[in-house]
Amino acid sequence: MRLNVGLVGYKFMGKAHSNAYARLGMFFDPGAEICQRAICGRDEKWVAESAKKFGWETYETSWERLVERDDIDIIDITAPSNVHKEIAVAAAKNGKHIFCEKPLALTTDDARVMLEAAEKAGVKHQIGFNYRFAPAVVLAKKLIDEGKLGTIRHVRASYLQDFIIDPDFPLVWRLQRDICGSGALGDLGAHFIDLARYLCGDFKTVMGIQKTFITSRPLVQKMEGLSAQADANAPRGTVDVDDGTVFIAEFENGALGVFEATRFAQGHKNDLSIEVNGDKGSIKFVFERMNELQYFSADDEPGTQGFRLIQATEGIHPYMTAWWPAGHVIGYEHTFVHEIYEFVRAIVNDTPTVPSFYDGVKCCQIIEAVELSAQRRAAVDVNEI
Ligand code: SOE
Repeated sequence: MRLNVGLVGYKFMGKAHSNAYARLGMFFDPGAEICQRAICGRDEKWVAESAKKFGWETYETSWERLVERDDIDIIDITAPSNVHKEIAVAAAKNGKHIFCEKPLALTTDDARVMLEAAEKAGVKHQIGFNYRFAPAVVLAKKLIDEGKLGTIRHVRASYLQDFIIDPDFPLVWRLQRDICGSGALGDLGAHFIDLARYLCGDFKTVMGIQKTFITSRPLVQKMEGLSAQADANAPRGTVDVDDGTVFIAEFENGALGVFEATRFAQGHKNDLSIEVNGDKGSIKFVFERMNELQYFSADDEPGTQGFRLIQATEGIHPYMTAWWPAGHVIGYEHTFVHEIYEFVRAIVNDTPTVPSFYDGVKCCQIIEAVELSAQRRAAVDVNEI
């Protein structure tokens, strides 16, 4: 079987996904030959250059043309959230399988439209919650599913970055609500909300506080990855998303959660961490040390109990037979290879995709509930959204 991919977007995520498609067949056997058929972006010079550099056979400057091409089986969307819905719905109508970056859409309603369109068309759909695919996180999930943590009581997670602390850092699209939907909460919090759902189940109620520390910023001149430049005298525009969000939550299973997302934590570059405490044990994962999982078992012998540090790099751990010998650590980009591997396998074997657009909808629902609770200054039931 051969699957032809059409990728929308050639920036940060576009590069991460291109790398994943390029590496997939070299390290894994997903049961299909993957062809990087076309990459799409508005700027012809950039998209042509990216096609050459990232290994795509052809390019398009219009996603409308891309989704109609007969030689494309998969549409992968890495453009900002404001265009996800339109592209995904059109892709579904054209019978393409869809992979889409997070957060799924600007609103939960839009995310639901995307889910419905994909289900109606009978195509596979997956969302890019890549941190689920760190081997140490899959191991944490396995330990929890096996009951090693017992009854889950607490979840605490944070995602801390520092790249917009300078008040003159430009007004990039990640700070404009009509393009990104939500700030630190949607961009960073989306990841730990998904990890918490993956590890501990559904959220019941949430209560949050949100803050925009810098309310106006110079208009952007140039942007590359997460860095951007602005002219010192450039006109300023309004920041209409949260710079930081904190919230507490109760899960359907009765566990309690504490969460924090910010881009104002000096010194923290990509500091995602999650800890789960049960009555029989605990796990702790810190992304910047992504090959390790900390695990405490109350079943260990008294006297030598303590958090053990598991190196999740041996072949016994998920995905690791495909890479290198034990101790030869893997990194950020590998999580994308793993998620694309699972997506392709689901297409080949006609099995459900995980995480799907359904998980994308659930995440949007929690984001919106936190925002509503911050406005109301009261707890909100997630099912109200
Ligand atoms: C920027 O904050 C960003 O690139 C997010 O958009 C990604 O989802 C996250 O994984 C890393 O940080």
